[in-house]
Amino acid sequence: MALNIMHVDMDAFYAAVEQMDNPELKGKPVIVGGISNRGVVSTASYEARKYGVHSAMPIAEAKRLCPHGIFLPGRHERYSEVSRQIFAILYQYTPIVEKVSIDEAFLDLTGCSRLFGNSIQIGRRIKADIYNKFGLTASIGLASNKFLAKLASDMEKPDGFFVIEEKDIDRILEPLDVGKIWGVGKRTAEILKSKGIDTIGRLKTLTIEELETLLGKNGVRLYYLSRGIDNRRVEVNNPVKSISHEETFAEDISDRNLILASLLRMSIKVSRRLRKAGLVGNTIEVKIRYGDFTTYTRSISISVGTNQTDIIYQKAIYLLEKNKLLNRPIRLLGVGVSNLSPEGPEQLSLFENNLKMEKLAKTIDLIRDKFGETSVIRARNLDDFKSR
Ligand code: TTP
Ligand code: MG
Repeated sequence: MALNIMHVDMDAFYAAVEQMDNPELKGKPVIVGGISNRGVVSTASYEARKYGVHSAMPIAEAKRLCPHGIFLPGRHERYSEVSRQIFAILYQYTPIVEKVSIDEAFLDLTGCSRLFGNSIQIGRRIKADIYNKFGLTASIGLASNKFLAKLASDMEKPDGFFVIEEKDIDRILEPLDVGKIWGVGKRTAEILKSKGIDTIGRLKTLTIEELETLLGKNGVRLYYLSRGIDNRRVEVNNPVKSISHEETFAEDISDRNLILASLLRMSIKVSRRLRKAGLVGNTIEVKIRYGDFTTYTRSISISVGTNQTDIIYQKAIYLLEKNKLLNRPIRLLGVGVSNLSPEGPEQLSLFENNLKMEKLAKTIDLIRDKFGETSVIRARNLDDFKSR
C-alpha cells in the first residue's frame, strides 16, 4: 500500500495568523473568540493551551484560567484570505485537494511523484512552502487512506510530520482512545466505555456482528476503521474553474507573426498545465487588449474536451480572425480554457490521431520536466526564443 493520502491541518490557525500579522504576539497566550465575556473561544495559541484553554470554551472561563491572555475578537476575512493562499500552495502539487475546513485538507498524491518526488518529500516541501511564505506551521499526516492520514497529522501536533506505514498500523492504533476514531462522538464513546471498551485495541476484540448489534451500521464502520481500513476517496470539492495565461507586451504589437508566436507559446503553457492537472476543457477563450485599454474576450465551445496545444491554438486563431481582432496594435493577449473536467478515456480513444498527439504531448512534457522548458521548441517559436 502506498502512502498516497496526505492530511494537512494548520496549527492554532486563527491565533497563528494573529501572531503572524503582529509579531509582538509571538510566544504569547493569544485567545481568539467572541468580543464579550459571553462568547466562546474560537481557538487559542499553544501558549494559552497550557492553561487549559481550548476551542468552544466560554470566554469567561478562559479569562479565569488565563487572566493574562491576549483576547482578540477575530478577523474572519483575514483568515479566509490566508487560507486561500495556503490552498494555492497545495494546488501547486495536485488538483486532487479536498477542503475539509478553512485550515484543513486531504490531498491524493497518486501520480505526483514523477514531478515532485515521493509523498514524504512532497509533505516536507509543502510544510516548508507554507513556513517560508507565512512563517506558519502546518501539521502533516501521511498514510494509505484518509482515516489514517488524519490520525497521523494529529500525532505530533503542533508542527507535526507523521507517517503511518502499513506495518505500523496496529501498533499505533491499538493504544489510542476510541474517541480518536473518526465519527466516534461522545454518545458512541459512552456506549463503548460502558462495555469496558476504551481503546482501539479493545474495540478490535469485538466481532463485526457484536459491533453491529451494539451500534448498527456505525458499528460495522468502526470494525474496519479500528483495523486501519477506510475506502473513502479524496473528493475534489473546490475545483479549478479555468486555466489561462496572458501576456502584456513591452510595446503594442501588430506583426501577425509575432502575435501568432506568442499565442502559440501561451497555448503550450495552458495545455501543459491542463495535462499536469489531468484536466480537459470544453471552452476556449481569447482575450485581447489594445493600446487604449479597450478589452475584448471571445470564446468558443467544443464538443470534446481538450488539453491539446494544437486544438487550443487553432481555436484561438479562429476566434481572433472571425472577430477581426487583429486589425489594431495589441497591448495584451491571453488564451484560456474553461468548462473543465477530468481527462477521461474518450479523449484518448476518439481518434487514433488524437492518441498519437496525446502521446507526443506527454513525451514533450517529460522532456521539458527533465531538461527544462526550452529543451523542445516549436519552429514558430524559434525566432521568438532566440531574440529573448
Ligand atoms: P482547528 O484546526 O480545529 O484548530 P486550530 O487550527 O486552531 O488548532 P490545531 O489544529 O493546532 O489543534 O480549527 C481551525 C480554526 O477553526 C481555528 O483556528 C478556529 C476555528 N474554530 C472555531 O472557530 N471554533 C471551533 O470550535 C474550532 C474547533 C475551530
Ligand atoms: Mg488546525
